[in-house]
Amino acid sequence: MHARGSGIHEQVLRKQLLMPTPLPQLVQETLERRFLVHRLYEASDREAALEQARDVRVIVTGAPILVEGMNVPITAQMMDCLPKLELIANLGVGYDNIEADAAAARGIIVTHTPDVLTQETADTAFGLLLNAVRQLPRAERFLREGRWLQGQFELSASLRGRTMGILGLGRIGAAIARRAEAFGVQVAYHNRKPVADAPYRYFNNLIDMARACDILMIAVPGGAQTRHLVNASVLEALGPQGVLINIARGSIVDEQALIEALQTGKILTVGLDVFVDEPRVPQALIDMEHVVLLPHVGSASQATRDAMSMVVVENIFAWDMGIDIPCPVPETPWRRSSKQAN
Ligand code: 8YV
Repeated sequence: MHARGSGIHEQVLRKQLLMPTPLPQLVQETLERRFLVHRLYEASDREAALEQARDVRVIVTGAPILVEGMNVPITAQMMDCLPKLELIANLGVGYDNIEADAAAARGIIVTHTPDVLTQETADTAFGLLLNAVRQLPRAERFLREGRWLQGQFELSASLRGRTMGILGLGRIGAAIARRAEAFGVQVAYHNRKPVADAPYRYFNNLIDMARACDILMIAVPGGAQTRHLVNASVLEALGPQGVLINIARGSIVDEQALIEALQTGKILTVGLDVFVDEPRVPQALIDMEHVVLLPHVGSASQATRDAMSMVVVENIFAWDMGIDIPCPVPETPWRRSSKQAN
């Protein structure tokens, strides 16, 4: 494995850090100035590379990673290979790529990058919604293919008079709700518990909410607890004018049930930024002209990715300096490492 500056003195003097997947240049360059960086993705033999990285105290990773074959889950087993591990810093607000409960049990702090991507991701969600309802990508293809010369593009569905049910009124869900209000779209939501002071109708049951709405907006975290929450029954309840938008994680939707619901007209259309097996997208979805599909670009503007990169670095530097870590995840709410020995 390639550990830059990996001479014996470097190994003794510099704290070591493991990078299982490629991350933005800004993260790489900033961390390299301070740490000895082990790049797991450059290793041909991962087992041997992990053995060589036994002294790492930090893992820096991203969720989910956008290049095929580069999705490396941070498991309890990996943590057990790294006895000095104190911190797992994630690029991204979602951290379903990390076994956070296992980290908590081992006293390892997990951090993420909330807030800085909220507005960007909410913008993407709304872009997907408008594109799916008004069929704008198809209209654009129609123009580019010269078909306008033969006649008008067909009339689309409308956002007017619709009600949006938000699954997960967290930071991003609330930012989407505010956009919906500005667009004159009614908002309801489903969480495990009502959100204090939220001015929207609360449903404690997802199917009931789907029945009462014709847009279902998914903004809940991924992971075992939310896997396949949106199943055939929820889609059926959403109904034939129903529009599903997912900017969260592919795992939340039963993708096969979704394909079937689209093929049989049980719902109208979808806008998806995330998929079960990224970057592989089911051919059945690609073959459908009226669905809108994006390659997980929710937060992917230069400015937002730079801001996320800086939060990753701040989390790691705070740990290194022994000052309060800004963004630990709820499972590991500690601001300082109890293991730190420097
Ligand atoms: C990124 C994301 O695609 O923040 C998240 O949870 O899914 C996205 O912002 C991802 O984190 C890149 O690693």
